[in-house]
Amino acid sequence: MARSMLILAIALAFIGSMADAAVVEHTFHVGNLTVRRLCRSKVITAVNGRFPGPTLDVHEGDTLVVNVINDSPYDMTIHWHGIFQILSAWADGPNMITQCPIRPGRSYTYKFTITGQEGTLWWHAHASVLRATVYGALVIRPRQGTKAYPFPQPDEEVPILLGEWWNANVVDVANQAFLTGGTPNISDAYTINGKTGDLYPCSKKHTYKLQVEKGKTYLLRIINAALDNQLFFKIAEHGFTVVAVDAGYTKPYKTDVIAIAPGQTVDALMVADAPPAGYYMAALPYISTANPPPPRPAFDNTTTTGIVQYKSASPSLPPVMPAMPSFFDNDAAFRFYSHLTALCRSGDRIVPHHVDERMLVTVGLGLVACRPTQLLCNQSQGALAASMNNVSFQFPTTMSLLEAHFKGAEGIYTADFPDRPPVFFDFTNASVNVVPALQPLSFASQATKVKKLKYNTVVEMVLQGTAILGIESHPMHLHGFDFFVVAQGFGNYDRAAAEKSYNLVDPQVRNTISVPTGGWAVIRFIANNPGVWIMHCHLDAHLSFGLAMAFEVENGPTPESTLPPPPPDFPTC
Ligand SMILES: *[C@@H]1O[C@H](CO)[C@@H](O)[C@H](O)[C@H]1NC(C)=O
Ligand SMILES: *[C@@H]1O[C@H](CO)[C@@H](O)[C@H](O)[C@H]1NC(C)=O
Ligand SMILES: *[C@@H]1O[C@H](CO)[C@@H](O)[C@H](O)[C@H]1NC(C)=O
Ligand SMILES: *[C@@H]1O[C@H](CO)[C@@H](O)[C@H](O)[C@H]1NC(C)=O
Ligand SMILES: *[C@@H]1O[C@H](CO)[C@@H](O)[C@H](O)[C@H]1NC(C)=O
Ligand SMILES: *[C@@H]1O[C@H](CO)[C@@H](O)[C@H](O)[C@H]1NC(C)=O
Ligand SMILES: [Cu+2]
Repeated sequence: MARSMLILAIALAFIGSMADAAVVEHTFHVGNLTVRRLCRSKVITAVNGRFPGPTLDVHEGDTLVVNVINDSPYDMTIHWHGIFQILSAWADGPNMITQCPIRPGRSYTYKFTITGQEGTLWWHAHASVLRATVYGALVIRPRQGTKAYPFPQPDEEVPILLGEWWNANVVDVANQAFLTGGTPNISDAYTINGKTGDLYPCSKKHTYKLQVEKGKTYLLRIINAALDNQLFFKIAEHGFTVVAVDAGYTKPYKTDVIAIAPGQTVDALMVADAPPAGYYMAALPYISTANPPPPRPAFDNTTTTGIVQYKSASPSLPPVMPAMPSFFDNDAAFRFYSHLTALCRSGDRIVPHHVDERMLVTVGLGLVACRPTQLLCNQSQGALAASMNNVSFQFPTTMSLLEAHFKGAEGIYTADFPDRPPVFFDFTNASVNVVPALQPLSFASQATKVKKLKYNTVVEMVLQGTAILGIESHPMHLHGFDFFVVAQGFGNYDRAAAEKSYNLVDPQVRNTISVPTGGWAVIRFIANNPGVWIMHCHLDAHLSFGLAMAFEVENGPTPESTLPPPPPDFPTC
């Protein structure tokens, strides 16, 4: 009797898990949209005539099918930021890494199953700089009927997408930067859910408003979709309890300021426990280049706001503004970024204690010789660039890396990305890095190099910032995997000293790490997903400078660890 009950229970659980996994289908029409911001009208590229684009709402275990129809004038791809893409690398999206672009007038259906992750992720264009306006939230709820959140159920859930706005056409801005070999023009505004907020001209109508009721709890799903800026986010008179980052649950962490780098997400509970009134939520940039040689590079120093309005309060009074951190508050940023720890539940993946492959990789700016197509570039000075271990990443032009990997095509990339920098020097010493010509890594090579990994390899990667052409924090994003952040620190990485600080118990799990400014971070991941996965700085300007590399993960021994062939509508070049 007991035994047949058990068998019945197992059978029901199995049927239950089958029935709960849904197929969620969407169509994305990408095309022109005219919007008014900052006193003028402008044509942007957007999905389904909305800016930001639609929020995708799924449960863990679901299969997402998104048919992307490109009616825009630009080559397009969509990346599902933070999704593992287990055995579905063809759907990852980075242009020329896992696919050729969807040409104007063409379409491609992205299809993938979401397993083993819950929380807030997002989707965005991964071609040119189009993600400036082509982005939206991707919310993954616990599998239907099985689990609830590991924190008190909020009364409401609210996506907060932080963005960056240019009055000019963003593709023109990027093209001009490329031609001159310089930095792109800075943005004109930041946005909350696509709206600039009423501290900007003509923006009363373009201010995001969140109506709240006294005593209720709100889960803010905060996403930094800005192109080139880390941000500080606050709400006047309200605190946050962070419960997840990058779709990984954290131990509850109380703070009144959130630091968030492009590519990252933060799930934070906010209780409406202030005296009923109107309060600003606000975001401004965190500028990690605190002490470069003067003059400091120009940056967009504006502030975007939204309004948290209590339903019982009169909306006529001006909202209360939070006291914001200074743009240069490295301490506030590091405190937030380094104090998070994972909520370890049974069944969660735990940090590997042994390592198969160790890498130490410099990440930083530099120069390369002007390319022939950079018509306005100063030959005697060179073009601004960025590199990892002295390699400035070049995107292939004729075939994507994944297709070349799958077909064994020669001549698209080489599998010799170095495990260490060619020289060791005082990487983060600003005083020795002022004169680029004197620096060993200032003139980088340009190449398409990948690091080849056997299936299931445990990788430890030290990301070492450099001071070449200025100290800056780079938000490094890995596709295809989450990683454990086992340690972070300042100055030059010293293994013997650093290992004493390794957190091998409950390190935070991320897909994007803001490498401490003038410092280093140590990450570990398990290469359990065959394919080609780009790792890159999520500051768009730095990605275009070449701050990237890729991992080529081989198939495992079984059909369940072998990448299937591409889908029939896979775009070719
Ligand atoms: C979309 O906008 C661009 C300018 O931004 C314009 O060149 C193009 O013709 C427009 N396409 C359509 C289909 O309206
Ligand atoms: C970039 O800024 C410069 C200086 O303000 C301006 O002359 C130029 O037109 C801008 N470029 C674009 C593409 O808007
Ligand atoms: C922002 O920069 C402009 C131009 O450099 C400057 O005039 C202004 O005072 C700055 N504003 C803030 C808030 O720092
Ligand atoms: C090119 O760069 C050199 C070296 O930095 C500088 O002296 C020169 O003025 C620059 N030329 C132009 C046209 O900007
Ligand atoms: C940075 O380099 C300078 C010049 O070599 C040296 O005097 C200084 O001590 C270094 N700073 C640190 C913090 O090591
Ligand atoms: C970095 O690469 C450049 C270009 O290939 C080369 O000239 C330079 O020597 C390299 N730096 C080091 C330290 O090897
Ligand atoms: Cu960067």
